[in-house]
Amino acid sequence: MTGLGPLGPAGVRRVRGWATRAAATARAAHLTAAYRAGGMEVVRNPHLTAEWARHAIHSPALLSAVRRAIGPDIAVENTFLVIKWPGRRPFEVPWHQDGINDRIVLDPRRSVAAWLALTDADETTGCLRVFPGSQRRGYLAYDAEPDAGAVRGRAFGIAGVDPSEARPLPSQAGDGCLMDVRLVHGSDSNTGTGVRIGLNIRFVAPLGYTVRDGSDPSLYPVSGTGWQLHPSTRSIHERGARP
Ligand SMILES: O=C(O)CCC(=O)C(=O)O
Repeated sequence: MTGLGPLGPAGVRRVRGWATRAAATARAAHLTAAYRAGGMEVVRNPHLTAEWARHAIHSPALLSAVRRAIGPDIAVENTFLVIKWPGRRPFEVPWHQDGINDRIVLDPRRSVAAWLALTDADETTGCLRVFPGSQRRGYLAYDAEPDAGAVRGRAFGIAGVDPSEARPLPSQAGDGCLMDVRLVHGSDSNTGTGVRIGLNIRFVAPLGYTVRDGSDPSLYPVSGTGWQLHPSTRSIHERGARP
């Protein structure tokens, strides 16, 4: 799956104001208080359990950017909350592409990944690092996840990328970006003094995903009508995920 993709030559586009800076910062403070003692680093699919995350995936600024990229019918396939604590063990997210792993492969014309900053993120605290234009190389071979306890559902260990071509993507709380699902990206450990929190979201349009291992894609519709009729969405409603 090669080609330019819905986000143009760079394969990444800024999203401004998915939340106000004050609202994002307040949410980050709550999350910090809730997770600091346990040192939680990754929360899987918070949109299925937490009202704030469900609110985030419905953000008008975010959804209008996603609609421009992949059309009006949009479901969330997966979310990850990533918390990088200062002064703790290293937590680097290795180079990867969001659209492929052992479970699923996403069609880059019908899917897009988002990363939303709940705190400010800069090079010191471990902001995203992206390879602009890397989506044009299509899906790349990847190794198995090196650490099953780390960010699961990612195809880690992409070889043959030159780290000097990576560009930092600092972000303010309340902003973020959209990424082509083939864009190679990762992030360094937090060597700063403040916590760094980001929410990663995979959005798909109808026919945008292929399940590789027979598992339930657990799609959560957020926009349009196309997904309401799709049988695969029924399971999520019937399971009745609640905050
Ligand atoms: O939050 C981060 O540092 C990286 C997250 C990421 O790349 C992902 O979840 O795909």
